Amino acid sequence: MAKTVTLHPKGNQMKYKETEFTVPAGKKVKVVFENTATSPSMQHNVVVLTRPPEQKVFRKVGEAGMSAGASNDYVPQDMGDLILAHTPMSKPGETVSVTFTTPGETGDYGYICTYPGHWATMQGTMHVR
Ligand SMILES: [Cu+2]
Repeated sequence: MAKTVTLHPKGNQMKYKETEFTVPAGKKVKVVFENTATSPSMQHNVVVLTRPPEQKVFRKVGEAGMSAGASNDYVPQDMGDLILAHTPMSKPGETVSVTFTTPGETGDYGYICTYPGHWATMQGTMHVR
């Protein structure tokens, strides 16, 4: 593993505490999400996208996540080209993670939480350097 990154929610807000992190290009990394929220409605995941952080892409994936429903962890099943990796959905108090290979191309890649209603504010940027 080239790097392990640990993310958290910002209290009980629909926001990440860490809105950016940096990883090396073309390496295996692990993203851990510790759901330290206490409000039962604050379920979260981390969905890393193959695109730069742009509102229109966040919206597309976020809305498709809502349509995908709870049985799919609110992760779109037909957007493989937009989704690089994602953690399972976490309830408050749970820790989830995902291991993946970072893009070979340096640049900025967006990530969001796809729990319904969260994508618009729960956003971040993965810097690949
Ligand atoms: Cu969330």
